[in-house]
Amino acid sequence: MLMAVTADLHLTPRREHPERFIVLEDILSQMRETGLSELIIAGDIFDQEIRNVSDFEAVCRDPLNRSIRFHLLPGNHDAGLTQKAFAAENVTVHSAPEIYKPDPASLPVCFMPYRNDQTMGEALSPHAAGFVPGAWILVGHGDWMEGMREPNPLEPGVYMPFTRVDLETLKPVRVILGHVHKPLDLGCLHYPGSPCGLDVTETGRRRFLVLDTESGFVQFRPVNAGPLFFDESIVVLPLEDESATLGRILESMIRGWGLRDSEKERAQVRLRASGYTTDKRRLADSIRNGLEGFHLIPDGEADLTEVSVSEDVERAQLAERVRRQIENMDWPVGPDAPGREAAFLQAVRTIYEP
Ligand SMILES: [Mn+2]
Repeated sequence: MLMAVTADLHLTPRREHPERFIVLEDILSQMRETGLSELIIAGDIFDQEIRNVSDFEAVCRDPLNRSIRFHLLPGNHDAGLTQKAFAAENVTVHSAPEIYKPDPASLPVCFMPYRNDQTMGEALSPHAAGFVPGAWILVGHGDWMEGMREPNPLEPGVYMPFTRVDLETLKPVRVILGHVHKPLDLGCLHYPGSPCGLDVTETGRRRFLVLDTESGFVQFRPVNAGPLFFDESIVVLPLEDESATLGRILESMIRGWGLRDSEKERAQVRLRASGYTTDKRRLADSIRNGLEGFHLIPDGEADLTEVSVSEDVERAQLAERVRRQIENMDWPVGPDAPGREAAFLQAVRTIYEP
């Protein structure tokens, strides 16, 4: 059986965030096109505990989606979610741990709802004897506790952690977790990520997963609707060929996004410039030209508050030499090491200080 998996939709009333519903409907439409009939939402279906889920339920009851079964797991944002909130017959809320076998050939899938008073290991231990190593699948909502110093910057603290020890003791063949909104794949563990970026910090292309419950394999499918956020900063310098240099920087930035033509109109770009320019008006125009066809947020313009005016070409040339040098250096990597951009910006400040 192939099951679609997503998480962290953070639905609100539809009028507040229609794009999140449009993304859900895109996933459902892709499911119908490819003959998938079960959707798991691994927590944070709703942005907060709500008593009225009718906008979501309307999607489930849509005649188009009647043949799709929705499996909802509570997450930390909707931990109180229960079956009682839903009249629709194709919605199942897994508010207690449950082993699900969609068909006889399938591996057991353990649905583990979020609890704020337990680690994933504690919640799994009563069921551990029933798990055959390498032959069961875990779906839950929480933090993976290895290799991530700060699992979710928007929500400091630790949420129902699943650890390396849990993984090595219980040996699920596949783990799919909600909670972290950035799509992540770490060996057999996957965060599908939020299918609709909630704000500009949730950047890039979004996706959902398709889980083969017989083998535990997963495929990734792109979400084809909703905003694609990009959060960029650039350093500008008052070089003689300022506009041309800026044009090249913007071009390579756009290339880095790897967007198909059809995705371009979904892009929402926040661009913050810092540094020095000879003419701020011209800089704003050059940015608009370089990003033609893209929607700049928040106000249709780049943020130029960190740009000062200077016509000092000598300093600009010096800064340009430093930029090239930094680009060619072996750069230390590590969580605390500043990036090349940050180092360059610091150098620019030093060069331009009166
Ligand atoms: Mn979430």
